[in-house]
Amino acid sequence: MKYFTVSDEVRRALADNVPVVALESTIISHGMPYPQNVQTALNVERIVREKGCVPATVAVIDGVLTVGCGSEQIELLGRTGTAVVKVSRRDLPIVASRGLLGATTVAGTMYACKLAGIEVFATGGIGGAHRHSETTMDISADLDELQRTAVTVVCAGAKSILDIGLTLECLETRGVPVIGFRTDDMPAFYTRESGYKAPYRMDAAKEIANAAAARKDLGLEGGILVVNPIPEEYSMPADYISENIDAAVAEADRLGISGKQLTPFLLERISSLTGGKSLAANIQLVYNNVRLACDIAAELCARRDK
Ligand code: PSU
Ligand code: MN
Repeated sequence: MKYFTVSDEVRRALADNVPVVALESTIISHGMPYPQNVQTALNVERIVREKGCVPATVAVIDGVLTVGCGSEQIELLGRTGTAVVKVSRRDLPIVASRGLLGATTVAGTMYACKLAGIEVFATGGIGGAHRHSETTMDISADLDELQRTAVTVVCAGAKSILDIGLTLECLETRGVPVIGFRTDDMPAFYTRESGYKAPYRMDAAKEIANAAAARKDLGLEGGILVVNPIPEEYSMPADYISENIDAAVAEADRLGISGKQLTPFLLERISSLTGGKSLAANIQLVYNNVRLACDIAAELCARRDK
């Protein structure tokens, strides 16, 4: 394929049944400021290796959808920041044919996982149904990708920049199992609770791997969404974060921000309104998700060994 490549390390790991965990790059270019974005992305790769797995950071480099970016490429994605094209499914053919630098969203990264044969992917938060999406129809392509692409995605729930109730409804309609890890609640990224319940609860990575294997056995297309609450010690006071999120959403409304700009705008506003406190929480929850994704990937490999 002209527009797709997998690094030698990732290719070898997949061939040798070594667990691989995919990582997205919109979180690097659009989700965090430089240089914390690059430090976080490199720390994530180190955590994955310490767990005996192989990291596969995904991005579009000079038009090539690349699975397994190197540290120079991660540095470039972080330093270039929001000037990097944010690449969801619909953007892929454009950035490819134009030879551009692109940061893949959850949807874009899941599609790359499908091409490469990677089954597990860790991120911070997913896109979802925005507030008032019942009229704006701003529902992230991440949800449709979860409907059609067989990847287990580990996240810390959805930020309340979204309407979490509507997001859960959309996931149900699309046939996506949502599994709370060691929780009965649907986490809301910075907080362990959202006021909504998680549809299912599992307490071990092995149980999640079993569900992923059963999904495959039944020929069900689509992925599984694992929602992993932020560790208690890093979670933020619910009132404080929700005031700041409400202020950011009101500002976006006033400025008429919409489309693919909306999520990055809100992420940046929340980070600056909280004076970077939200960034520290964001980084920790990503590490926490990566560790769980490694455990799930290892369980899936162990099943194949038998
Ligand atoms: N939510 C976050 N952090 C992020 C994103 C969402 O808390 O970095 C990024 C992810 O890459 C996600 C994308 O896939 O934003 C969703 O964008 P949109 O809402 O435009 O689909
Ligand atoms: Mn959108």
